[in-house]
Amino acid sequence: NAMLSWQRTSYHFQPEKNWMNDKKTDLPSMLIGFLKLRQILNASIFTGPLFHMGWYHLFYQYNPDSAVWGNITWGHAVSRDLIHWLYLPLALVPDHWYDINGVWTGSATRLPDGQIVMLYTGDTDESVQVQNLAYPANLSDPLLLDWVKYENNPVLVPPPGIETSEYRDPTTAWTGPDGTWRLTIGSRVNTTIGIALVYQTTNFTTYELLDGLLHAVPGTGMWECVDFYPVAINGSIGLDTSAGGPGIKHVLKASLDDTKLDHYAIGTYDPVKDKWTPDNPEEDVGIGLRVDYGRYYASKSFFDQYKKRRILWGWINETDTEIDNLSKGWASVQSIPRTVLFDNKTGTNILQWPVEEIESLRYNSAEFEKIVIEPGSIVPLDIGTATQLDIFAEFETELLASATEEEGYNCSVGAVDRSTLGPFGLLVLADDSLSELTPIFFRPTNTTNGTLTTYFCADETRSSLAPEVLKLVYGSSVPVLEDEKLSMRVLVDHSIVESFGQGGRRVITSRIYPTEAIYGAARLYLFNNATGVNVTATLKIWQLNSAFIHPFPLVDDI
Ligand code: DQQ
Repeated sequence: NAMLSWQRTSYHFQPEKNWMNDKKTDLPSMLIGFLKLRQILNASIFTGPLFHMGWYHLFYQYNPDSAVWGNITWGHAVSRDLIHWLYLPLALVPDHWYDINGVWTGSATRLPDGQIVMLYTGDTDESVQVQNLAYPANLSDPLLLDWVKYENNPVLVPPPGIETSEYRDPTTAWTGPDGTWRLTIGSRVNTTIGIALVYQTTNFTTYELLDGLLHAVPGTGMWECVDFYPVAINGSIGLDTSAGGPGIKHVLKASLDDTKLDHYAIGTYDPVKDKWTPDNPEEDVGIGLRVDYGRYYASKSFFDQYKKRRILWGWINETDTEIDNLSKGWASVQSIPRTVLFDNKTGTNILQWPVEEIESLRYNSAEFEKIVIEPGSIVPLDIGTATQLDIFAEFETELLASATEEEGYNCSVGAVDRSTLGPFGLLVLADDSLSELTPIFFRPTNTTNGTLTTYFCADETRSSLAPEVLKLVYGSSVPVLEDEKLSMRVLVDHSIVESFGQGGRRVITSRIYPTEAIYGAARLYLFNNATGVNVTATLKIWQLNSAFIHPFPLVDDI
C-alpha cells in the first residue's frame, strides 16, 4: 500500500498500526537490572555505543483494534535517547468497572524513595470519569512491563458541582511547602469556564480537594491534559516539578477541548494559597499564547532528572479522513520531544527546541552562505534527498523601497501574498514543477505606529494535490529583538514539518500529505515574495537518518 509507506514518518514516534492519541506521561527511568539487559541490546539491536544508563518510557493513548479512537489502552514504548524506540506490550488495559470504557490520560510521579505512582483517568461502566492509581509491579524491571492497579480504585470521583464527564487527566504531583503532595485536574464549570482543581495528598490513595482553584478562565471551556511546571527565570536547566522559591515562574498549559488547541501562559504560583496568577492577564491561558500554532494537541511535559531538562511532547493528529486512516491502518504521530526553557530575553514566552539527541541522526550536511533572493524569486537548494532534513536558516533583509503601513495582518493570506517586506523563507517538500510545496516563512509588517511586527507562518494550502485533506495557513507574530537576525529551524520528515521560529519562541507543526513531492522527487527552495527587499539567506542543512522504531525483542522471543 503506497499510502502507507510514504505518509509514514521516518524519525517521529508512531505505532506500527492503529490509532494513537495523547501520551499519558513520559517518565525517564534509570533503573537497576540494566546491565543484564544491555547484553541483549548490544547483541541484537544497537550497533552504536550505549551512552545512557537510563530508559525513557513513553505511554500513549492507543486503540489496539483499529485506526480510529476507541477501546483506549496505554501503549508503551521505551527509548534510551528519545529518538530510537522499542514498542513494548500494552501497559494498562480497560479491565475493571472503573476503567472499562477506557484507560485515559494520566501522569507519573516519582517519589523521593524511588517509587513511581501513576494516576490516570478511567471512564467507568457508567461513563463517569474517575481517577485511578497504578504502580509498577516490579521497580527493578528497567522496562516496567507490568503494572498493578490499586485495589481500592477509584481514588478520586467527580466532586459536587463538577460534571461527571468533564473531569480528567491528573497531572504529575509536586510537593508544597508543608511537604505534602499537590496535583491538579482539569474540568469546567457552567460549560464555559475552564478550571484546574487542586488536590492535596500524602499517600496517593486519599485526597483532599482544596478550596478555590489553581486557576480559571471564562470562555475557554473544558481543560484537558493540564500541565503545570516551574521554569527558571535565568539559566538553561530544567526544573523538577516540585521546584519552588525565588527565580522561578510557573507555566500553566491547558488543551482546550472546544478548539483542540494547546494554550499556555506564564505566571506566578503561590504555594500557600495554591493559586496561580498570569503575568499578563490579557494573555491568560486559552486566550493568549499557544504551545504550537499548527496541528498539535494534548501536550505534556516531564522533568528528565538524568539530563536536567524539561521535555515537552505533543500529539500530531491526522488531517486526512477517517476512511484514509482505516485504509492506511494507522493514525497519528508524536512530535519530536522538545526541551522547554523560559525565554529570559523577551520574558514573555517559553522556548522550545528539539532535544539534542536528534542531532545524532544527522549525516550529510550542506552550507549556503549569504544567498541573495531577489524580490519575486525562488532559489533551488541543491541538497539531494529532501524528505528527512534538519534545516537551520538565517535571513537578513536590505530595504529597496519604503514600506507602506498596514494594520491587522495575520498569516492567513499565506505565501502568495506580496508586500514591501515579505513574505520570504523556505519551500519544503516541493516538487520540481511546484505542483506541491509548503512555505515556512517570515512576514514583517510595518504597523501604523511605526513599529515593525514580524509574523512566522506555515502555509499548507498547496502542500498536497490530494483533495480531502485539511490545508490551513498557520502562524503568529513572533518577538524579534533589536540585534537579532530572523532565524528558523525546520525539521522535515516526509509528511510532518516542525518549524521553530526565533530560537523556538514560536513553533508550528504541519501535518501534510504530499503526493508528488515524495522520496527522490522532493526538493527544497528559498523564496522571496516581497516587492521591496532583497533577502540574504545563510543556511546549514543536514540530512537525517531514520530512527530505529521497532518491537522490542523480549527475552522470550530471542
Ligand atoms: N484524550 C484522552 C483524554 C484527554 C483527551 C482520552 C485529550 O483523557 O482528555 O483518549 O485528547
